[in-house]
Order: sequence, then C-alpha cells, then structure tokens
Amino acid sequence: MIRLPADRPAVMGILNVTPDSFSDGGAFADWREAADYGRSLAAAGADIVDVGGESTRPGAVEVPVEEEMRRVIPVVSELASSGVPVSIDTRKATVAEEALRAGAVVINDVSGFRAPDMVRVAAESQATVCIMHMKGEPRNMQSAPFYKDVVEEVKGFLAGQADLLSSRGVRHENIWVDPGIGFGKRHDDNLVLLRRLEEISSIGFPVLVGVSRKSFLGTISGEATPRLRLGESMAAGLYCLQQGARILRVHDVAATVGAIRVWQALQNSG
Ligand code: HH2
Repeated sequence: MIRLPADRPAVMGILNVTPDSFSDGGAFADWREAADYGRSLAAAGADIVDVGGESTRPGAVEVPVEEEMRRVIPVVSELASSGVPVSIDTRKATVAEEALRAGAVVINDVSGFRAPDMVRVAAESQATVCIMHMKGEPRNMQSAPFYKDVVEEVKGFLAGQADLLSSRGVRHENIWVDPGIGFGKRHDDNLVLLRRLEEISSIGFPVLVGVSRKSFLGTISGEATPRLRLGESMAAGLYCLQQGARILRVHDVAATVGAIRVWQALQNSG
C-alpha cells in the first residue's frame, strides 16, 4: 500500500516496458535501462512509478503471461529494491501477484478488477488498488462505444467494484478509482467525464486520472504526435486537479511537478 501526500496531488510516472505503447513503445534495450529510467522518474518527483508490460492502446492484442512477466518483474524488483514505490499496470492476476512479491505496492488494473482472480490477489495482499473503468477490451473498446449518461455509468461501475473489493477485505484507504480516459469512450465522453470529475470523487475515493499525451488531446489541438502533446497534457492535468483529482498518471514527470507547484502556489496565495 501507499499513502498519498496530504498537502499536494500525487504524480504517477509512466514506465512502459512494451514494444508497442502508443507514445513511448520500445524505448529500452533491457530491464536495466528501464529501471534506470524508472529511477529518473522518481528523482524528477514521481511519487509512484507505474510499470506496464502490455500496451492497452486501442486495437492492442493481449500479451502472453510469460512474456509480460519477463518484461516487468525484473524492473519492478530492481526499482523496489532502490526504494521506489512501484505500481504494476496489469490485467493479469499472475503478473500482479508476482509483482507484489517483487515489491510492488499498487495494483493498477485497467479492467477494473472484473476478473475474480484479480479480486482474490487484491484481497490477499495489503496493496493499494486502482480500479479503472473500461468499456469492452482494448482490442474492441473503440468500436462504437455508447453511453446514456457516461458519468453515471462510470460512477456506478467504480462504486460497485469498490464495494466488491471492500466486501472481500480490501481497506477503504487502499482503494483509488479512475474514469479511464480513452478506454471505450468517444471524444465527447472523455470531455464530459473530465468536466464532471467531481461527481466521480463524490463516491469517496481518491481519483486518479490518465490524460497524458492521449489522442483526445490531439483531436482538440491538432497535434498528431503523442510525445509533442506536452502543453496539452499539462493543461488537461491541471484542469483535472481543479476538478478534484488526487493523482495524475503522466509521461512527463518533471514538467508536471513544476506545473503542480505553480498551480498550488496560485491556489494558496492571498
Ligand atoms: N492509461 C493507459 C494505461 N494504463 N492506467 C490507469 N489507471 N489510467 C489510465 O488512464 C491508463 C492506465 C494508457 O497509456 P500508456 O500506458 O501510455 O499507453 P499503452 O497502454 O499504449 O502502454
């Protein structure tokens, strides 16, 4: 488990150990390089480093469990032994279990703990869990998603999964929720979710949001290259904080930490 800072939002730095992630796939030659990068994210101010070995970009196919383990476990283990708080970004219970054994303290499941095995692993551990909403699976999630009221549906799902995990013994303070920006959402669904983020906070758990470099930002600004969406990512991240988000999941840690400091100084001035 991990405790959030009481006096400021937290930053989760993204470490993708994948050949095909949408903005930074294939960046590392081996696990040592990936771990060095993770340490640099912590040095830049990340409170948590989120290690993922399977891309969840729209259309991505599932990675076999052995391959995902081979990618992430040495990195998790190395970072944890350097004292970096690690989150494991996985949909597979076996990977989550092994990552916890290697020292991870957060399970970030983009499937929102829909798999009974994932619920079991969470319940048997002391880990913090991040429940994310996704409609469908990465391979089909962007084919005609539809909601009557996206906020109500996402909120209902997150509250239901939080209840399920609580009933199995996961402590309230170890649960975070995430609306899953870009996961089975149309452009306007993403915008509405961010505008009404306070309604998601109202279910009583810290809200984590991942907007960094995502394609809805490119749709707004016209920037087609994900890693050039820094300004877009900062603007959206600060907007989320204004709407009550407690944790930002980002690629650009140093820029985000600086932006948060300025935002907070302005909030607290006068
Ligand atoms: N977004 C991505 C992956 N994991 N986890 C949470 N809790 N929230 C998110 O919004 C989220 C997430 C997708 O981004 P990224 O890891 O950069 O890309 P990819 O899935 O292609 O590896």
